[in-house]
Amino acid sequence: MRISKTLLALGLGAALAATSFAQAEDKVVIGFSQIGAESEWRTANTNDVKKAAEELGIELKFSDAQQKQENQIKAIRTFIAQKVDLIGFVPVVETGWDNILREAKRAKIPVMIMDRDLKVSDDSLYVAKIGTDSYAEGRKMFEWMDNYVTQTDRKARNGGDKLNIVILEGTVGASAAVGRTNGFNEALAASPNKDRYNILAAQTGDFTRAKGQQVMESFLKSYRDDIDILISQNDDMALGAIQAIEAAGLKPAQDIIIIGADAVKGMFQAMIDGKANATIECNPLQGKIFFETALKVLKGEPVQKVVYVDEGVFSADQAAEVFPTRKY
Ligand code: GZL
Repeated sequence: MRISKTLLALGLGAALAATSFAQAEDKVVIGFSQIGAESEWRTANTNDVKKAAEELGIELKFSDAQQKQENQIKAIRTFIAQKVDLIGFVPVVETGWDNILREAKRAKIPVMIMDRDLKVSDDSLYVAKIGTDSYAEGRKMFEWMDNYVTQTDRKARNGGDKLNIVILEGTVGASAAVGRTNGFNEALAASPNKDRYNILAAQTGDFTRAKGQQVMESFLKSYRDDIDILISQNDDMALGAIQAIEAAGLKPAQDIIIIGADAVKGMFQAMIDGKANATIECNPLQGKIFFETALKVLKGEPVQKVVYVDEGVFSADQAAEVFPTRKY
């Protein structure tokens, strides 16, 4: 039977389209909205997300929100319009997500959360969260500090009966900051040693090195020889604060105890250099478990609603030995 050239062309066209559709069909497409690039930790998190997606053969549409929630909302709306298979994002702040997540739900696109936490009126607006337990990290910051003060029989530099603490907080409204603040404060309030301490000042350094240095400079201007301990809610702000402490003629980790969070390489180096005392790990390497969970979601397999990645605590006396094993 003779097939007309037109029919043949149509048939080939359809076959090609089907093939390309089939290829597209094979590749899972995930839209991912990342907060930005505010810290060493975030950069490690982004690199891990991209590496894991590539290793799992996922087509990743990646968006950097430059710390702005409105940019994340715009990116999620774009992913919906592009009809991606799944949407993932790190919520820069805890609240303000209900509407956009309802739009995703109406479009029947599952949403997963990475790293930070969010507050929504209906937990069915996201299918799973892979993250870090900021509240536990805050408690560990207090516990390490209190143990160290006990072991070294630390006295207030100004001769007073309380050790004065200043706190560099993370981004206002971010679950990582809220969790670490609540964890630290609740551990302090419940401690039999609570009367040893006084929180002299707490201010956001927005998780950045530059802001951490700037806020520490202002703390030193106001309280120089009254400050005994710096609690920094991430290592980047602690590294900035160390510069401010040295510029003020004080010895970081000696005159002022310095405890950070994240356990990034820069903080290990500071501990090796004798300029920081400890850091509470917050593991950014969440990509593999995140995308493996996403693939299960897309296959309709059951997944855990919340999974926390493993996190440790590192002090200066083990920094040199551990440093070579650090991946970020
Ligand atoms: C914590 C993460 C925080 C890090 C900061 O889970 O969201 O954001 O502690 C980063 O370094 O900026």
